Amino acid sequence: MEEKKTTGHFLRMPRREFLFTAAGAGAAAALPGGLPGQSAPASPADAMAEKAKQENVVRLLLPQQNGHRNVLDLSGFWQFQLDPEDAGANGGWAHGLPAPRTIAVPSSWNDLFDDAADYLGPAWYFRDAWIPEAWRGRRIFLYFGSVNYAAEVWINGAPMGSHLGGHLPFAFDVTSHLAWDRANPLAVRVENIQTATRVPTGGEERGFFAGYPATHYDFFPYAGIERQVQLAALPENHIEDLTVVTKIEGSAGTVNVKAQASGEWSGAGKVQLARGGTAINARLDFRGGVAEATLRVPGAVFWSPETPHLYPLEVALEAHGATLDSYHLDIGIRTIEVRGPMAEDFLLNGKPIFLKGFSRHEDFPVSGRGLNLPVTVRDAELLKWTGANSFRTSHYPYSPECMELADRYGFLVIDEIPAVGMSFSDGEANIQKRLEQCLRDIDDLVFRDKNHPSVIAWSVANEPGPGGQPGRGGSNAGAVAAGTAFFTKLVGRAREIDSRPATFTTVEGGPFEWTALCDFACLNAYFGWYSLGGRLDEAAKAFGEYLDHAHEVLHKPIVITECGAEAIPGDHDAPPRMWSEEYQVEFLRNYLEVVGKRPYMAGFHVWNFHDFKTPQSIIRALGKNNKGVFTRDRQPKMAAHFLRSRWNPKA
Ligand code: GCB
Repeated sequence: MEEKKTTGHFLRMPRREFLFTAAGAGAAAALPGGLPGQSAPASPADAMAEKAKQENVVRLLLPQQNGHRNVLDLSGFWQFQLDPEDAGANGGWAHGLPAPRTIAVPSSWNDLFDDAADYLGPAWYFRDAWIPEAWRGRRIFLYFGSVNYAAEVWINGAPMGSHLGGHLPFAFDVTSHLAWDRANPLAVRVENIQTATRVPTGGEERGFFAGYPATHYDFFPYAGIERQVQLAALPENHIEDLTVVTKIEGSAGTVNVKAQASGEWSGAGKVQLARGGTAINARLDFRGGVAEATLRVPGAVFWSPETPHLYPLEVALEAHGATLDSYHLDIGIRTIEVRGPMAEDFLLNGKPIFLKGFSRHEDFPVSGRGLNLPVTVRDAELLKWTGANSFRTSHYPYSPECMELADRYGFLVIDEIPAVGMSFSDGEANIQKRLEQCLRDIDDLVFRDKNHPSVIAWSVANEPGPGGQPGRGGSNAGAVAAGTAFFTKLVGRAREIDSRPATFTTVEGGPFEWTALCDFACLNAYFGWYSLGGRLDEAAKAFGEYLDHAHEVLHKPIVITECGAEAIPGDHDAPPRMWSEEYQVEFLRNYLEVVGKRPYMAGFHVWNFHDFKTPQSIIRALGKNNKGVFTRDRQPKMAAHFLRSRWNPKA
């Protein structure tokens, strides 16, 4: 096998991109329907999805209950009705559903009802909400943790607004739309139609690997209200945003707090950090809604996987000696840095770190992608059990509760927006729409997660590819250039709004021009599975060469963010053959050895933590991706025990 480095691409191996993207998103435009660059004709579902928009959305700090703020959780049984004819909006469903059944909120709808198993079209949720009398005079927001994908919301039959994109929160200011003396009907129309202009992209597949439902990504497109719905009552003058940045000065930590208050409020405030039995305080002087203070914490315990120490921090607005509003954060004092340029160190608190762990999914039978708190805790426990210190929120932001546990357990998190399966050969208009959504997503993700010490980096995409068909009239070079412009903007945005390193994951054969835009390289590698299957020795050699080549070209810290082989639980084989538990172990053993010999490596994430549901297709046995080292119901395969013996040998 000879290596070609002509354009900075790694061309030696088949481009795995074709599995999910070129044969999907790009090919939807590139195959019989037309030449790359032309859009495929819109289906009625596409046309419906095209009409969905984002309106009236406000960003809200995660609702919290304290002496000044109130939360009413609307989780529970809601009424629910599928609307395949899209008759609800004109049919008055905002006032009540004609033939409702009962659904649990939060959850995905697909695993609950047989007739909704693969259904992604419009569906309606409905319930009544009473507003407590004591909330009069407050500003009241209706908060959604995640609705996948498009949501339109009505209260008392009046439209509140709409939101695009799953896995991230949004809210509406509903104060002036509420009734106090009766129940308030609350209706939500949701659909998760897969189109080329959404993020993640999906839609009609014409490639060999087409799955059902048609996605351009390899996980089930669960739909519905997947995290809590809450009413939050805030004081008229309230804290709208907080940004905490910590530094280390010798044995002391500094904690810089920037606070933003509503309505350009001017007045006094306070920030207080609890340390043992004592408190460290600073005054906040709000001018035009903004205030800033820095606290110094002598002899600080720095946050790390070994010592995930959290300091309680309280920020308050005050007037005439009384507290108007307050907000609580548990913060960690730590620094994150990629030494560079042209360096290979990823530093936590000034010392090189090595990420050990997994890329994962939020996925469990029946609840689907719906928030499942017991599973969230169990997953954190199992991560610890393996000895992992890190994970990536592939391929979308995880629940705030998962992030809270990451802070407490000491996991180093690469936090990712839902930009999986993107390609760049379906025309400028589509690319621009995806960019708009990605920019909104990264803004929302940073707003939500910036104060988590566990978050060490932002990932703005998973395995983007040029797409299209080189040599079939498609301009692959044009697609690479379009991707370069796209990621220059998107990575740039992440850097502009936060100081953490920004990155995205690169598929084997993906353009290193794009990877070069990242602060550190995240490479996904499947030598021994999608290529060189059954030939583990050759695969290990190819993997090593791939890493060395990437290192030579990029000169950045490299994290393997995916690698793995499928293992059907209970399938055993000696000598190890593909799909057996033994093969999965040997695959990982080889990869660990290859990585262990390369000092420039900064991390190793196995794909995947657990098996997860996928669209039905000929490349996914049992309706799942079986590359988990745990089964879908979280029982260990041999590979989980193997990793534990490496990462947690004293256990
Ligand atoms: C990948 C994708 C991931 C797939 C995985 C696989 O590179 O990022 O979503 O599930 O490969 O198993 O093919």
